[in-house]
Amino acid sequence: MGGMGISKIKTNPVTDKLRGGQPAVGSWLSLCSPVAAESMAQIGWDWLVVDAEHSPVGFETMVNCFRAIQLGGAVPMARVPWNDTIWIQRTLDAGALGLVVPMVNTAEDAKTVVANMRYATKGQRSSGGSRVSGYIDGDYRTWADEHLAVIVMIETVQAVENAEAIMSVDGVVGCFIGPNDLMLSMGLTQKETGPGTDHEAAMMHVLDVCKKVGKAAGKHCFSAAEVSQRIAQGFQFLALISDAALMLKAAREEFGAVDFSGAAVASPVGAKGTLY
Ligand code: 3PY
Ligand code: MG
Repeated sequence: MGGMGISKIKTNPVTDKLRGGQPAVGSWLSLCSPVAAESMAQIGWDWLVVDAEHSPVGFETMVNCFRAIQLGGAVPMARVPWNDTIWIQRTLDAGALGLVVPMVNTAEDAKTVVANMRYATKGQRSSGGSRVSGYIDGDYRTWADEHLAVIVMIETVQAVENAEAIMSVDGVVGCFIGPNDLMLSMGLTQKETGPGTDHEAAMMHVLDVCKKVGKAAGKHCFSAAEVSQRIAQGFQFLALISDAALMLKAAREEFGAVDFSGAAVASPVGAKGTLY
């Protein structure tokens, strides 16, 4: 027998950190690329979320992303497109060890999320076919009910108003604020967000509620400086940008830094690379 392989999974490091009051920082995978997932997973993120809400990823690609993430040492997670029994079932069976579920607006919605992620008699997840069960130390079904990271998205005015009831639902591990959908739901533009705005106040209200009920607050962040600031405020489940946006940022910076002044004939594309 060879010595390669993945050691058995005892608990879920993300769920453990969130329940233990610690930050867990990850990123978003929108490129639908297992190779990108494999590279990303090796840099030390706590978790990586394959985004099935706003990317065209299919289940077979998602499975390969989960494999790559697990191999790299991060916790494989996904964002499903909706709080839907079938999507949740298939994504968990594909190997996600935690889910981010969008548009959870009421305590009833949150109870449905938990029920979708748990087996009977605690929930309505159907048994069979999970490809990760062989990696789990012990019985997968018992493990899943206890350790899956259950993250509900708070991203509407209604959800902010119901935050305490949502976050008090047993089985919810944490929340994740979608700042963009929240902005739209509040009828605001990007310029009307940031320090001192109603948008920021709504997010801080969610944070206060999470602290009160002892659950983890989270947020999508768009810079390392913001992740650091949010950790200091007490947020725990923090996403830093995405694979697609990080690639574009690096590409823009590097291509934008090319000095074309030494060229004999000026480039028709232009030095800033705005065309491609
Ligand atoms: C939002 O900002 O609405 C999001 O869903 C971010 O992930
Ligand atoms: Mg959103």
